[in-house]
Amino acid sequence: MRVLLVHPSPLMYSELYLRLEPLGLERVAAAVRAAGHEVRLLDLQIFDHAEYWREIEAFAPHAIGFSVNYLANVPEVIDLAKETKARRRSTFVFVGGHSASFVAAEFLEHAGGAIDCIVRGEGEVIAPQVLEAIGDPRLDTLPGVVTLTGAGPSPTLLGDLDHHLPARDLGRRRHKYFIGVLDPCASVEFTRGCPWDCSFCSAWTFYGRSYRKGSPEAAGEDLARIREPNVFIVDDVAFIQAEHGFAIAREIERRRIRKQYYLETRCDVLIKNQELFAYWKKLGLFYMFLGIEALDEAALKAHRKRVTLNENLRALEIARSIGLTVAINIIADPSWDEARFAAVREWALSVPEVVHLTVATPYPGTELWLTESRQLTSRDYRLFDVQHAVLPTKLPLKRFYEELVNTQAIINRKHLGWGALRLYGLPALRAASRGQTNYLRMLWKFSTVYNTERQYADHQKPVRYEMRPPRPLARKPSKQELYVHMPAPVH
Ligand code: B12
Ligand code: SF4
Repeated sequence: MRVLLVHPSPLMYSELYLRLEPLGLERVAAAVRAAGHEVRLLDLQIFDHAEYWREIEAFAPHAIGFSVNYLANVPEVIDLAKETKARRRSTFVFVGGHSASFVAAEFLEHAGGAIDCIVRGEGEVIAPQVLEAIGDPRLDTLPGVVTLTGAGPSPTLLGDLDHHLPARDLGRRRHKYFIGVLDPCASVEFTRGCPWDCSFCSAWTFYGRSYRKGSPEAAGEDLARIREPNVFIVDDVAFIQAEHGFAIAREIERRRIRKQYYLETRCDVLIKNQELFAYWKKLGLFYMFLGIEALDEAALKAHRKRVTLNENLRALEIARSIGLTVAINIIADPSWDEARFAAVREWALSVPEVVHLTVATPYPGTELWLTESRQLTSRDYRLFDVQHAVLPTKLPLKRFYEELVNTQAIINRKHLGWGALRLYGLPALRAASRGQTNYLRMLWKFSTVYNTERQYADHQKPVRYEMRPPRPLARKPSKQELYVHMPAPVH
């Protein structure tokens, strides 16, 4: 069977800071190919919709699978599915991914029959079974599969992460993938899931709070297949277990792999495993993202981050002493006023790190979705990208965006424009001499992507697909209410 797998267009964040390969889709592609199908992959973060239609004409796929990790991509995928069915009735259309898993029923309803099924949870095991079951009325009895007529049992976790290493050979124009000065950049996965339970996050609810590791040998094998000099480690929290991180490091040394790495981790993990991070610095770890989230204890507690402000500050010192470039994230609450933005600006300018601001957003799949007492001001999927305010702002909305964009612009001067060239001019020029200009081009792009008028105007767009409203609970939600993958029963 001919199968086309499609990743939708970039969100605001990826218009500027980075663009990364669709690793989940590449793993699904590997599994589908191993089952004997002919597979093509199209990434609309790089190609436009015209290319999608060209690909459909040229390849004439029997099945098209969309990846919807991001809620903001839901309307785009519904429209593409509708038009695809209108042009080619017999094509089977299915959708998987992180966000699709949390909003499966409403997604199918909006599509009005243009999407044959949603595949909840991990795709490697189930995608080939779905393709086998096309035309079989028992499709909706498969684990994780939801159709307009029924839903199968909860999805099954992939037993071994070493299976189905990403089919990177299917991607085209890979030189377009980058993060900051790591240009070009590939992605890799060492572990899956997160054992913590932050209230604003759905990484843990998706995997039923499980945490799995791939073997160091498979990590080495996958890295050895990567041509790019830079690698983004996509793990939710990298190097939770020091022994695993050291074992991968040894494998990398044994294979004499030399790359530069970017990863994301928690401050307490960095404090606990600082020797490991220092070791990885020698291996090429260059850039690290720490989710600090808040500058006061009350907000940290509300996010259930399970770290203190002091630990966060200590982690920053450790990262500096190791010599790592660090980006941190702070969650801006819609209740912030001018004084609060000013305080954050002042703090952000006083530290050498790159500081990002995202807007607090209750996502389906998070505990916050079921416990947030404030009413949503919009249920337009497109605004759920942590760059827009979907909860009532204390300041008038436009004023809120002025403060947000102004704060981002001021703190960004450190690492965009001329400020960046002072720091990374040499590697940037080296990359440019090899034809890699993604990083250089982003440096002066900030105001075309992030601007008050654009963000405010996004709220005025007609809404064709509205998210189902949450049904708030006055108690802590149960596992059944939160999880996509249910943890295996303990006997
Ligand atoms: C790496 C990552 C990124 C990367 C790259 C993502 C990419 N190009 O796909 C970058 C850094 C770009 C990124 C950015 C953002 N991210 Co992000 N990201 C992640 C992260 C940590 C891991 C994703 C990943 O690669 N996992 C590994 C692969 C193997 O798994 P996977 O992609 O989930 O795929 C599996 C299944 O989902 C499924 N599947 C996937 N596609 C398909 C398709 C079919 C047909 C089938 C059958 C199955 C299937 O099978 C796959 C294999 O098992 C997730 C958290 C998480 N644990 O999922 C957050 C996450 C997806 N991101 C999130 C957010 C909020 C963002 C940003 C909006 C944040 C921001 N700062 O502005 C931006 C927007 C980016 C954009 N699209 O433009 C949220 C999503 C929220 C939501 N509900 O929409 C998440 C869940 C994090 C969180 N803590 O809440 N992100
Ligand atoms: S924010 Fe990070 S630590 Fe918290 S649950 Fe999500 S992935 Fe885990």
